[in-house]
Amino acid sequence: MSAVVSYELDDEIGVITVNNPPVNALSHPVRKGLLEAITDAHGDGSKAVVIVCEGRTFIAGADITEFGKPPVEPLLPELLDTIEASAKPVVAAIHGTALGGGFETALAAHYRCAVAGAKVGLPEVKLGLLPGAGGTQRAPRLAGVVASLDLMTSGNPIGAEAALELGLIDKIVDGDLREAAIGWARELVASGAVPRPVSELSVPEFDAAVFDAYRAKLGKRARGQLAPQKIVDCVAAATKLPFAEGMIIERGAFKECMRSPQSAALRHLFFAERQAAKIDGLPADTPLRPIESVGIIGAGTMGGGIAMNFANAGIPVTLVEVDEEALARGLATIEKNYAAGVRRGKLSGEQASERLDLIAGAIDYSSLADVDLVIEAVFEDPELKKTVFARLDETCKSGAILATNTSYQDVNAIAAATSRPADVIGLHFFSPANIMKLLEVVRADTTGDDVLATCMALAKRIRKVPVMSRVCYGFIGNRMLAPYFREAQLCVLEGATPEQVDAAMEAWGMAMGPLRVADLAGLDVGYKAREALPVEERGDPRSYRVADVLVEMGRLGQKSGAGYYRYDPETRKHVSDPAVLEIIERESAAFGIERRAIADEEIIDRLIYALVNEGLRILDEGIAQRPGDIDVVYVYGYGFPAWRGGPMHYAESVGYAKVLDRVTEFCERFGEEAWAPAPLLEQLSSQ
Ligand code: T1G
Ligand code: NAD
Repeated sequence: MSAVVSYELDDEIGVITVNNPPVNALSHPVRKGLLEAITDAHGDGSKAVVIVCEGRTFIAGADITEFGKPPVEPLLPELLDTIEASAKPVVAAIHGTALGGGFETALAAHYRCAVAGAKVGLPEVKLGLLPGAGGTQRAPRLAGVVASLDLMTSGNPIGAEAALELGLIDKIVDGDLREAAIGWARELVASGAVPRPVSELSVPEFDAAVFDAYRAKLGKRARGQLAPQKIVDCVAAATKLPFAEGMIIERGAFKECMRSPQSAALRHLFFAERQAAKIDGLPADTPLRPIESVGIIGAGTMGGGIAMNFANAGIPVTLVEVDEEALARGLATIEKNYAAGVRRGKLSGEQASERLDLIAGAIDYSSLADVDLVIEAVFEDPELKKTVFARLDETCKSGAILATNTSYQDVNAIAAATSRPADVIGLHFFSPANIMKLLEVVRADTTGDDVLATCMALAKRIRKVPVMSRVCYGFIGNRMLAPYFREAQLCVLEGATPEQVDAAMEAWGMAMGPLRVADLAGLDVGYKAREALPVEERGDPRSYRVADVLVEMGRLGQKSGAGYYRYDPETRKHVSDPAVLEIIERESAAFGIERRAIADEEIIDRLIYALVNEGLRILDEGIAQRPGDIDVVYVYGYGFPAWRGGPMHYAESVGYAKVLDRVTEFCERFGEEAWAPAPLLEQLSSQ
C-alpha cells in the first residue's frame, strides 16, 4: 500500500485506513492509495469494505495546496465513481470533520456511520469553489434540494445528529469507531445488504421555485460572488438530469470557479489566516502561561463584549468598573446580548445562564489580585490608561499578563508605566467584540516571547483570528483606515455625496460604505482622537471638517440618531438627509473647492489604493509580518470582501505597476503628503 493509506482484511471485512496528518487531506498519494486499496478489496475475499481514518479527523477535503497545479491521476471524481461502483458494500466511518472531498468520499460509499461529535460539510464555497467530486449531485439525492443548497451555499458543517436526520448518514455509533464500523459491516453482510449507489437514487420531491429564490437570496447575501450561483445551477441540474450528465455540469462549473480570481483570493486567505497565527522567529515550543481566569477593566461597549468571549470559552471573568451604576449598566448589556442570542437560537437558555454565571462584577481592583490575564478597556485616554496600568502593577500577581484594548495608543508607553513591561501587550478587539473575529495582538518592544505566544494561542481558544502587529499609531487596521477615511471625506467635499461614496464601495464589495461605518462607530470617537492631537498632527483639515461640524451639531452617528445619515429609531435603517449635503456644499465653498462629478471608479481607486499604499509602508516598517496578515486584518476586522482576498492580495492581482501608475497620478493631482508612493510599491512594481 502507500505510506498514507493502508489496507488489511479483518476476517471478511476489508479495512482501508487513511493516515495523512494533519487533516487526512486527499493529496495525490492518498487518492492513489485509496484506488489501490479499493481495487485490492474488489479482488480479495472480503465481503464488505470499511473506510476509516487515523488522527483527529476523517478526510477534511481535497488537498488545497495542490490547487492551481496540473491535476495528477487518479482524479477524485473518477476515484469516487470506482468506490461507488464497488460490488461489495462500502462503509464510511466518520469522526472529526468530514468536509468537502472528504464528505464526497463518504457520499460515494454505500453506508455512512459517524461518532456522536462528528461534523460533516461541503465548505468549498468558502474557497470560491463548489463540491467538485459529486457532492452537488449526490447530496440532493439523499437530503433533498433545500437542505443541500443550505449546506453548500453556507459552507457551514452540520453535526452528526442533523446529518442523520437529513439521511446524509445512516447511523451514529458509540465507542471505538473502527470496531463499531467493522461490526456494522459484518451485520450488513449477515443481513444480505447490497451496495446502494447514491447516484442511482432520484432527488426527493421539491418546489422548482426554490432555485430562483436561492439565486435572489444569494444575490444579496453573497453579492458579486460566482460560486454560490454555480452551486444553485448544479443542484438544479441534479433534479433534471441523470447523474452522469449532472456530473458534467458540476465539472464545468467547478473548473470555472477554480479559474476565477475569487477562488484564488479565498484560497489565499485560507492559508494567510493560518500563517498569521505564526510569529516569525518565535520558537514553536515557547512556553505558554496558563490562562484560567481573566479580569477586564471597563464594562463599556468593548469591555462587555470582551468578557463574553471568555465566558463563551468557559473561562471565569471579573469585570471591574468605576462605580456600581456603571457596573450594573455593563452587566445588563451582557445579559441583554445573551438573551438576544437565545432568541436567535445561537445558544440555549441554559448555556446563557452558565456563561452569565462565569461573569462577576466588582468596583475594586483587589478582585483582580489572582487572575492570569487582565484586559484594560477604559476610555481612550493615554494618561488614564497609564494610571490604570500602574494600579494593576501594584495589584496583580507576578506572572499575570497585563493587556490593553486601546485602538491607537502607544503600548510601549503604557508598558513603561509598570515595573513589568515584559508582561504588557496589546489585545485589540473589534466592535462588537463578542462577534468580530479579528484580534490584533500588539507586541510592544518589551513584550516577553511567552506573553506573545500565550496570547496568540489564547485567541484560538476564544475563537478569534489573531494577527500580530508592532506598535504604531492605530497598529495595522486603524492606521490604514485613516487614509481610507481621508479619501472618503475628500471625495465628498470635492463633489460626491455620502450616498454615492458608500454605494460605490458597497457595490465593489465592502460590507458597509465608509461613511456608514463612521456613523456606526460614532463620529465622536474620531473627533476625540483628533482633539487629543496637536492641530499640525491632525492631517488635512479638509479631510475631517465635515465630520467635526456634524459632531459639533450633536450628530454623532447612529448612537445619536443622525450623522452623515438619519437613522430610523426602530429599524436603525439609514436614510439620506438633505441637511448634510447643505453642510458639505457650504464647507466645500469655504475651502474654495469647485465641486465636480466624480466617477465611482475614482472613488474606489482612491480609497482602496490609499489602503494599499499605507499597507506597504506598514510592511516596510515591519509593523506587520507579511502582506497576508494585513489581508486577514481587513477581511476579519473591516468588512473587506474576502473574495477579493484583502487589500494586499487585491493590489497584487491588479498588478503593482498599475497600482503605482494610479497612485502617482493621485500624487500629482492631490499632493505628496497624502499620496507619495510607498517605497515598497515602487520596488514591487519594478519587479
Ligand atoms: N488541504 C491542505 N491543507 C489543509 C487542509 C486541506 N483541505 N485543511 C487543513 N489544512 C492544513 C492547514 O493549512 C493547517 O496547516 C493544518 O492543516 C491544520 O489546519 C473536490 C475541491 C479541517 C476544520 O475547505 O476547515 O474538497 O498551518 O489550523 O483549526 O469538492 O482546517 O498547520 O501548516 O485549520 O483544527 C474542502 C479546510 C477543500 C476544509 C481543521 N475542505 N480545512 O481546523 O486546523 S476543497 C475544506 C478546515 C474540496 C472537493 C473540493 C480546517 C479543519 P498548518 P487548521 P483546525
Ligand atoms: P466606553 O466609553 O464604551 O467604555 C469605557 C468604560 O470604562 C466606561 O464604562 C467607564 O466607566 C469605564 N472606566 C473609565 N475609567 C475607568 C477606570 N479607571 N476603572 C474602571 N473602569 C473605568 O468605551 P469603549 O468603546 O468600550 O472603548 C474602550 C477602549 O476600547 C478604548 O481604548 C477604545 O479605544 C477601545 N476600542 C474601542 C472600540 C469601539 O469600537 N468602541 C473598538 C476597539 C477598541
